[in-house]
Amino acid sequence: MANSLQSEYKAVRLIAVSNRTAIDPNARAGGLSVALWDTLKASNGLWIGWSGKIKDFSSQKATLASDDGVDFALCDMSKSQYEGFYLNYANSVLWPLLHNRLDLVNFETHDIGPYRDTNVQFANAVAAHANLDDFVWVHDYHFFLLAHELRAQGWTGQVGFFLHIPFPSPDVFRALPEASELARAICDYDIVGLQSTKDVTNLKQFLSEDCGAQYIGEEDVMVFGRRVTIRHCPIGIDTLSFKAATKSEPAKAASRKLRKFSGDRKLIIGVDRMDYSKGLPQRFESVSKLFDNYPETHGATSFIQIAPPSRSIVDEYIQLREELDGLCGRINGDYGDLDWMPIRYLARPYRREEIAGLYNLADVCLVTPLKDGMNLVAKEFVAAQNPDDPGVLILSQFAGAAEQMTEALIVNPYDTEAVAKTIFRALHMPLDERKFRWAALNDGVTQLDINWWRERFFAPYGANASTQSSQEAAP
Ligand code: ADQ
Repeated sequence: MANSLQSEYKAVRLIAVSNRTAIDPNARAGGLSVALWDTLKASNGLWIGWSGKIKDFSSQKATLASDDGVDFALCDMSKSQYEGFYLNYANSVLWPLLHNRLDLVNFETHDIGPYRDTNVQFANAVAAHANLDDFVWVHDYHFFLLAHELRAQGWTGQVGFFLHIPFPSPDVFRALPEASELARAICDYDIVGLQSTKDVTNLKQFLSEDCGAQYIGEEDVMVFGRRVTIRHCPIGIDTLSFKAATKSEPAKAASRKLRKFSGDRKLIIGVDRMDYSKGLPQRFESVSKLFDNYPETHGATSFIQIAPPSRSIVDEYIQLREELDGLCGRINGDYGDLDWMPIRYLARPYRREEIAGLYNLADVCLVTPLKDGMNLVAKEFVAAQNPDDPGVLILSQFAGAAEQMTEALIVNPYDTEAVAKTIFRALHMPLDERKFRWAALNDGVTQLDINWWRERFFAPYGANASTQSSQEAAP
């Protein structure tokens, strides 16, 4: 039985669930917030998430609010819940594990208890505010268990899940003591969207090897007696509005300010949340090697890195901040001159329009994560370019975006010598080649935008699990 949601989803109310919502200005730098705001606004949706408040004890009752056409139901957390769910299990266990960083997983002190409890709390908020004919759309690794908890309460409505970060190979996922519990819970969603074909392959492989899933057609699996659609849904940006942002007053003002600093020098830009998955120390080393290996860049090229701190009380993030401070100081000390600062590093957020203006001015953009679900910066940079004189995108082979953006200069971010060489090549790329590469990238970013992503997630999928008979069960 085909699901009818795809033809009606604009008429169906969407209930989004994510840890942070964009009602909190501090959460607006995240790609998830940027992507969801427009989607919800278009469908008169309700956004359920954490209020950002830490209380003495967590109340089960969500607070209602509304902002710019979007309604919110916001849950508070207790201090122990914030530590156990957010800092520990979500960000010190799942985040590194799913980014292939087993060396950073907090195995010793890990405890899934607060994660389970928080998934129950958010499932209760969904049950309190959603109707069975709404579509509940759960986002990201904080809520693998949410559909399972809803089903446990007898919820028969449709629940979808989109994972914004990578799903690792089965070997890596199995390293998590609760891998089976999480995988079982994932199967209580009706549809699971993933960023890259590699993520899809990894999840399907895990479900077939460890959960006995059987495949029906290209996207659907029968597992634990349910039919689940596992779909490749690479996220896009709101390309038209981003292009418009490039022409806004704040964009022009930001770009004028930066031009004052850079003069007529070539400009390389990086824009990232300060996170170890983004490969920032390796990127700084690559820029250092650029100055080391190509003395003609001295005084002629500057690198600006914008990196607002995130999760700044987790140890790995404190160390990263210190490492970047040190690297930046060293490079400026080694190569800088009275009238030239090789690296400008700004650890603070900027408005979306300002970022658009900075991309527009830059000649080269460095997007070099060690692992990334997608990476929206790569797409924003392309959208912000001037067609007559476009800049060059350098993109890590480990970003989900590399599967789509093959006309970028693709690099291995660990190979800092090769990245330095690629930056030099990008700085000297002839206009014809720049235009050719950019036109192809721009086509992709324009066609496969945020609306395309949403349509793709909601395109027809397998039978509504809640109406299935148990005879369809897989072994
Ligand atoms: P992130 O890793 O947070 O999210 P990413 O794709 O890198 O997201 O995008 C970051 C967003 O924040 C961009 O829109 C960028 O413009 C904005 N931003 C970054 N620095 C900023 C600053 N200083 N000031 C203002 N804005 C800033 C996760 C996954 C990604 C995935 C997204 C979306 O980790 O792989 O692409 O979700 O699915």
